Amino acid sequence: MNKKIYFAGSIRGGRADAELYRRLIAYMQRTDKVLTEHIGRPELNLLERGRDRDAEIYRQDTGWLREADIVIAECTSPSLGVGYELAYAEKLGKPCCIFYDKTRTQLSAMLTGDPYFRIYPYENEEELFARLDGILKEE
Ligand code: 6IA
Repeated sequence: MNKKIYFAGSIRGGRADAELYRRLIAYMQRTDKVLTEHIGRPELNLLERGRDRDAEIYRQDTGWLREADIVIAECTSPSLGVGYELAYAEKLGKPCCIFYDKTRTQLSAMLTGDPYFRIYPYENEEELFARLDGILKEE
């Protein structure tokens, strides 16, 4: 209860699953604190650019990763940023749970091949939310 969760999902990698991220975040917020709630915002401005802005995002996100109790990543839409965050979180020793829809994607061997990660392929949202529920209760 009341864990700090770093939720990771694709942004520049593609926003096809943004609505799913929004629902996952709302679900986790019933019991816990999600540090990265902007990931689910449909209006996130993808055109916003600039090195200074990106440096600020990097500083903020790596700070939140250090602060987090657990990282939950939805990896169906592949994202370089999410892959980077997972490697960064592993170095920090944070528990990392990775979800992906196995009917829609094949996860990178760099994730499935790393025994550190807890990987949860799912076939439908019912399965996804039930598994997430179990993780939130046990952590
Ligand atoms: O490579 P991607 O953009 O798909 O990487 C997504 C991941 O990087 C997410 O899990 C975020 O934690 C992080 N990330 C990427 N962009 C942002 C962002 N604004 N704000 C916060 N975290 C981010 C991007 C808006 C915009 C300037 C495109």
